[in-house]
Amino acid sequence: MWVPDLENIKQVAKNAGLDDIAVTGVEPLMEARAAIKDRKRQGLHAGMNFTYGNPERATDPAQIFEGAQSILVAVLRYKPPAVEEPQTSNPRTEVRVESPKGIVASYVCSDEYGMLRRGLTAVANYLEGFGARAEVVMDDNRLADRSVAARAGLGWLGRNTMLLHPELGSWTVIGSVVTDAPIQGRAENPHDGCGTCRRCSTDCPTGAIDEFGVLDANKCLAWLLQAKGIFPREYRTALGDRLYGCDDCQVLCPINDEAMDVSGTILPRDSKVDIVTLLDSSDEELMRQFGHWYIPRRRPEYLRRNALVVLGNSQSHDDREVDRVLKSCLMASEPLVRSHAVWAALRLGKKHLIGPDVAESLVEHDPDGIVRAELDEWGILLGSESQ
Ligand code: B12
Ligand code: SF4
Ligand code: SF4
Repeated sequence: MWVPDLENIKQVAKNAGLDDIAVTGVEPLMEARAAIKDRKRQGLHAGMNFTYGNPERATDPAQIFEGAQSILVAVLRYKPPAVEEPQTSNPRTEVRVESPKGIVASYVCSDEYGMLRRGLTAVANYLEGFGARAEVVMDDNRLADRSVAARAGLGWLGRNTMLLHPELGSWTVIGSVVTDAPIQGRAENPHDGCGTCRRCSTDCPTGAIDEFGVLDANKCLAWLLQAKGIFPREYRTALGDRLYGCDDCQVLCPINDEAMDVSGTILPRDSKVDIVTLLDSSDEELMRQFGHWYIPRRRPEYLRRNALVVLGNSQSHDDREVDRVLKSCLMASEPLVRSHAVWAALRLGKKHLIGPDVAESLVEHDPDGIVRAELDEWGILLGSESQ
């Protein structure tokens, strides 16, 4: 078989907009397998599937197709958030956010994964043009992306668990082309550049990253915004104004301060969502606008749940529009929305929105008792109880 030259592949990748590409073999990723199993055994995966669903498969790239020999791993850089904007409400400092806007993590502000897929497809087409088999695999349960990227020499795995590229930092998405072409040219693995730094571990708003760089997804805001059920009460204040994703452990990472816009092609980000508009939107409108996000069970009530926590953390005490949407959410058919509307209203000091009669109707059709539980937390009595 014709053996492609890595330098030519790098040129194809560059022309296709990818920021860096390197090659590794298809041997199992044994350290990653041990790490995934260990996190799962300790319950740190918080019930997630992804690579946790089948750790053996996710760490055995040879299973992607029979005859696979090499993996070309690529990174694409995206634009980080504007750091001058305060975007967190940290329970340790009790800073509250200013306006009812929700912040969206940078990696979803433009079509990063679409651009990555297009770049990887160009590389795959190039290989196929010479008779090789090539399959694009990105953000897929079949491959632990960060580990395979680290093995290819694209960076080291930081304490925040991100792939830290020595020049690009961690504001990257990762994807691969698995091929049966025996491509040579393995890179040196960059050394662990975290050194004595501990910032991501000490400054994560919920303490989700431990001393040794192990992430507890039960505490990670990025996961809690995507998880089913109620948003855990103990992390609602810490959520601040984050509506989707969390960028804190990258924003505060000093490696990213030094990272440069090597490509010069990064796109502007539009990261703020108006919370009142979101809560006013129909199911169809919400799915049209945000349907590309990971939304539990594809149910728009989860977008409203998250928006209501953001609203509760805002300083919109005197805003009539806020009262209007809160009243409407208190009457929503979904108990999930009603219970978070109770939290938001009471956190904003709007107890008048939940008189005894309203409280009585709130708990109608509350099969799991989540609205009742929320009212109990605030010591709100139902009409019949206050007689
Ligand atoms: C599940 C998942 C999540 C979960 C859990 C994240 C986590 N840290 O485990 C949640 C929802 C919380 C999440 C959040 C985010 N994610 Co995510 N996520 C994934 C997914 C689907 C699987 C990750 C995984 O396998 N986790 C399992 C644990 C055990 O892995 P780990 O902690 O990273 O540990 C690995 C290494 O440390 C290594 N390892 C562990 N111990 C040791 C020891 C040694 C010696 C060695 C060498 C290796 C090693 O093995 C482990 C397994 O790969 C990948 C896509 C994919 N298919 O890989 C994207 C992915 C990791 N996410 C990504 C992104 C962008 C994010 C967010 C930044 C999004 C956001 N802004 O909200 C945050 C970052 C939060 C954080 N600090 O991780 C990118 C990361 C890009 C990068 N440059 O690193 C990925 C790769 C998606 C992609 N294809 O681009 N994510
Ligand atoms: S994404 Fe946010 S909550 Fe999750 S570990 Fe990083 S800083 Fe902590
Ligand atoms: S904040 Fe510090 S410890 Fe955490 S990943 Fe960045 S350099 Fe490493």
